[in-house]
Amino acid sequence: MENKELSPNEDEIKFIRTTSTFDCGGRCPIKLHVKNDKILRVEGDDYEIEDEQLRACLRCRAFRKYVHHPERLKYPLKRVGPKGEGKFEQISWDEAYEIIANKLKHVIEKYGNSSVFLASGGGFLGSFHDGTFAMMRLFNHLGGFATHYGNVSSEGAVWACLAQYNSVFVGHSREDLLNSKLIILWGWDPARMISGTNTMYHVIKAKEAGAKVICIDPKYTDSAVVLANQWIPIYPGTDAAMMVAIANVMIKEGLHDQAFLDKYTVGFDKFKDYVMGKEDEVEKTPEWAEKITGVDASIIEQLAREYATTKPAALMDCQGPARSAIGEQYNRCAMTLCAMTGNVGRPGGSAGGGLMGIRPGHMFYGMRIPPGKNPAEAGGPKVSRSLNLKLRLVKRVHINKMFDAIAKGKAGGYPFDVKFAWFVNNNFLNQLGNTNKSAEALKKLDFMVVAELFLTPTARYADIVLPVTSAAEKNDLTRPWPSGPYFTYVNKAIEPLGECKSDLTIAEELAEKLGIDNFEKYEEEKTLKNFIKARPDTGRAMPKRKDREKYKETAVHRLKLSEPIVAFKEQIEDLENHPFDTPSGKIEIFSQKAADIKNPLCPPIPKYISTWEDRNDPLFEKYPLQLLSPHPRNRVHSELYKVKWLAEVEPHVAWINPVDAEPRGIKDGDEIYVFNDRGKILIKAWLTERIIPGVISISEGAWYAPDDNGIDRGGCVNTLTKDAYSAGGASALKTCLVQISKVQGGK
Ligand SMILES: Nc1nc2c(c(=O)[nH]1)N[C@H]1C(S)=C(S)[C@@H](COP(=O)(O)OP(=O)(O)OC[C@H]3O[C@@H](n4cnc5c(=O)[nH]c(N)nc54)[C@H](O)[C@@H]3O)O[C@H]1N2
Ligand SMILES: Nc1nc2c(c(=O)[nH]1)N[C@H]1C(S)=C(S)[C@@H](COP(=O)(O)OP(=O)(O)OC[C@H]3O[C@@H](n4cnc5c(=O)[nH]c(N)nc54)[C@H](O)[C@@H]3O)O[C@H]1N2
Ligand SMILES: [Mo]
Repeated sequence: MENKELSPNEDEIKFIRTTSTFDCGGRCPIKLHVKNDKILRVEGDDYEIEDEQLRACLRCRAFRKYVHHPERLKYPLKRVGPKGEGKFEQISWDEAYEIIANKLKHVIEKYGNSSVFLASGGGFLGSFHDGTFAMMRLFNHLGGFATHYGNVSSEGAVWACLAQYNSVFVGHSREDLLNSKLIILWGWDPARMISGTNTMYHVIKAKEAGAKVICIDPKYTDSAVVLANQWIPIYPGTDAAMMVAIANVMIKEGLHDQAFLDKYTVGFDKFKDYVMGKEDEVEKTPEWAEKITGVDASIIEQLAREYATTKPAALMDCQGPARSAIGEQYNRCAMTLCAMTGNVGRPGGSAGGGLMGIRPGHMFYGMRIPPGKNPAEAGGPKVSRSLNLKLRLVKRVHINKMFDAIAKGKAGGYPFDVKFAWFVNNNFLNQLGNTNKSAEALKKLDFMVVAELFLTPTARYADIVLPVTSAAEKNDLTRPWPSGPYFTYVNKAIEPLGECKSDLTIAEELAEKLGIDNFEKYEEEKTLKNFIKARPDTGRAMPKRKDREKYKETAVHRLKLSEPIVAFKEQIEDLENHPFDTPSGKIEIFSQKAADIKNPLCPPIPKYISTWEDRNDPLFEKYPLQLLSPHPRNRVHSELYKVKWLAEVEPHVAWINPVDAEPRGIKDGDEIYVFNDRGKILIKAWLTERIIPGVISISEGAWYAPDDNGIDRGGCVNTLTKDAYSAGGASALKTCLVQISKVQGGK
């Protein structure tokens, strides 16, 4: 029916099933209606088993508006104006390759391979050979490259999970939520950030089946609106204090599962000493926590009792609150509460840790053509599971310090001087902390290539911009975000726009230009075979040869589970034969590996620690508001920013409680400045009681647009955030103090 409306000649419409590849928490099958190389319509999953459908949300529904956006880059560009101004001229691919190849050869010859920097981010996430991986392979052929360390999303949670479990697979498959009687969304908003396509669906089903849902968040989130029986607002960065106080109540009232702790954990006694005040003379009572968190002691007590006595219960911490100074402790405390209540490894329970990933099929489970070893990092320490961040930084720079490293190089204590940088799959000028400072760094950078679909704020600083294809313009094997369990496939729906090429093609063609004659050409079957060999457990779950055609045609291969996946179930059921992968073989509430670092900011037991730019910082006098920067509902970070349909969904505004707005004379809809010593942005105020007083919230991802006075009129939140990281590696993007004022002459 609808097809007829769109086209008088139905025969001309092709239907192509594919999946999204956005870094948005989901990975959704979509069906594209295509005619004359144009996507006319996007449909969601129509899988015959309705309960297992993986339904796309607003972002995928707007896919065609993104693919066919009039501002898509279509030709290689060379900068002709000052960096950042955005003046470029069209050049041929041949000229672009020529310029890049000459520059690369020159830089490597003169300064060595570590002067070539690769910055890679979340664009086209899911592939295991394209994008970043293709570029890594290319640079390895040339002798190696410098790069960044640390997952900007979740390094805090990763550190915490490694300390506690020495594993990052801490999630349950989502249907297990239906076994929970109590679900605590602690700094987690799946209605907005998805966390796996089918996640919110299952939380709603669990609620309908009778589970109680509690949300703990400075904001009354979208998930809270839909689900919450109770909303507990809390000051940002103080969750660890509340969790420790919950432990205090459980211990005092004998509500914790001592048998579980005895059998499966080490170090609970040390944690108990800290909680009860034996270690530092301060008992971590609910009253103690009330002063730090702003949460009433009675509410903390009540939650402690409810969580300890409702079985099974799923405490779901996430990554957002951990993306902060000392963020690791939030996840460690959560995992410890999961153990204290005996919920680890149990259906309907949770292991905590914030990563929510399951095997198989998870994107953390490296599915890629091995890019090979990076010769420029040879001789570095073995760091894969070390909790000692210093080791990891021997050859690399922390992701949230990359622009500082570009600006200062070895003189600033970094391991390299950058002379040539290649940005792939990211808009990091916009997405990492302290954008004004980063922009200054890019102005000084010798040479920069950006491969992009749009002329992003980062791309405006490039010397050469290369136009890349969208997911609609190529074929690829892909993998889901943490929920699974399924594998996805991207089917080419239209020819590349203009002269766009994939990053892989760019790498292959540039290799040729550089005279690399043994650059392995990508072959899908070979990749699949290699992967199955290298990862037999996940490999076995991949589509068999006989199912391959169906997998590609439907763009998804769903795994049938006989029962929900529950992290650490094996360990809990049979510890002797399946010890935890930690040095002690148990859950490490006390981690000797963490103790060995001897860094008080990475304590061996979970603790609440006050930090810079929290409410105790003297800076709080000058900048008395804590700034949250959640992920936008209507975008994927800064991607999709240009899509009007999506912009209409949610205007870019600062959430402000009337208690903070009124004394400053700010009314709903007023233009305001939000500022601190790092920068100043212009944005509209949205007065709402959906946020706790003392805290404001601005979604990340709006495009940086500084005016001549240095005021960012785009309202990019990272103009305000700090380029800093926590001792365990978390990017401290959520730890930020600001002040606000009404724009004079405004409404
Ligand atoms: N203040 C604050 N800042 C944050 C966060 C926060 O919570 N608060 N969160 C952080 C997190 S978790 C993340 S993951 C980062 C994300 O940071 P980025 O990875 O920089 O995020 P995106 O804005 O998605 O940028 C991806 C870019 O890749 C491009 N792209 C898409 N597909 C392709 C492709 O196939 N090839 C190439 N070459 N490019 C492609 C897109 O056009 C887009 O510009 O942001 C971080 N920034
Ligand atoms: N729509 C959409 N979805 C996305 C993305 C996107 O850009 N857009 N990005 C994806 C990516 S790359 C990632 S890494 C994930 C990130 O997913 P998350 O890290 O979970 O997302 P955030 O929005 O950073 O934060 C989640 C919640 O934490 C709350 N919060 C912040 N600080 C605190 C605190 O100190 N204490 C408590 N209790 N709560 C706090 C925020 O108010 C917010 O509701 O999302 C993914 N999903
Ligand atoms: Mo992320």
